[in-house]
Amino acid sequence: MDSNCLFCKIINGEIPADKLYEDDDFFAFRDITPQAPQHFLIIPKKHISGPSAVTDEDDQLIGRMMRVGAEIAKENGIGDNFRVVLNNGEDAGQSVFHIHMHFLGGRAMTWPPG
Ligand code: DGP
Repeated sequence: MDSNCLFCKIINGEIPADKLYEDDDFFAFRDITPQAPQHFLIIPKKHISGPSAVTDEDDQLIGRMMRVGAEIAKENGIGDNFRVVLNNGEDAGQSVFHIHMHFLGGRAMTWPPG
C-alpha cells in the first residue's frame, strides 16, 4: 500500500471504480479512458511500481494475474480475442506507477502499436 498511489486508492475504496473482480490478491476494473469496446485493468493489491520492479517473490502472483485476467476477459464476453498490455516507464506510456495489465478486446487490433 502506497498512500500516494492512485491504484492503491482504488483498491481501498478511496477512489471509486467500475469493479469487475476482486479477491485477496487482485482487483480488476474498467479503464476510465477505454481504447477498445472492452478495456479493463487488473492490478495486484500488493504495490509494485511496474514490470521492472517485479522480483522473484512475485513470480506466482504475476503468473496468476495473467490467468485471472484471462478468466475475467472470458466472463465479460471478450472470449479468446484480446490484447494484453503492460507499459513500463514513461516513454512506454506508463502513467500510473502501480503495475497493471490492460486487457483490450471487442474489436480487431493492429500491429505495431504506436
Ligand atoms: P498506463 O498508461 O499504462 O499507466 O495506464 C493507466 C491507465 O489507467 C490508463 O489507461 C487510464 C487508467 N486510469 C487512470 N486513472 C484512472 C482512474 O481514476 N480510474 C480508472 N478506472 N482508470 C484510470
